[in-house]
Amino acid sequence: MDKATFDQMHQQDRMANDKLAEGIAGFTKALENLESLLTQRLVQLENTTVSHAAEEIFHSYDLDGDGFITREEWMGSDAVFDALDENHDGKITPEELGTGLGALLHLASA
Ligand SMILES: [Ca+2]
Ligand SMILES: [Ca+2]
Repeated sequence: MDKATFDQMHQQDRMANDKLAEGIAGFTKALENLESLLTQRLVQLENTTVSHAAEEIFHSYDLDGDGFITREEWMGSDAVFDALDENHDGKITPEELGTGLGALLHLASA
């Protein structure tokens, strides 16, 4: 391997690392947003359940009301979208959001 090739590979590595760091930062930020949104909902609606909160949040994201949150409608980062989109079909269903929020709430209360 010559030096030019080595430098190029090293450069690509660095870019991959930067992308990863960006993704992690975005994920953390989006989780914080989601958490504060969830907390607000829980405060607003006494005796609400996670599924009710998820439903509320779902409707605020599902702009065209087709029952799915697409990547275009999702205002968070790609990393969070991918994490919530369990079956990776490019759409988040109410069930997938509920599962994600349940896990989040579990983390938040741990
Ligand atoms: Ca939609
Ligand atoms: Ca999905």
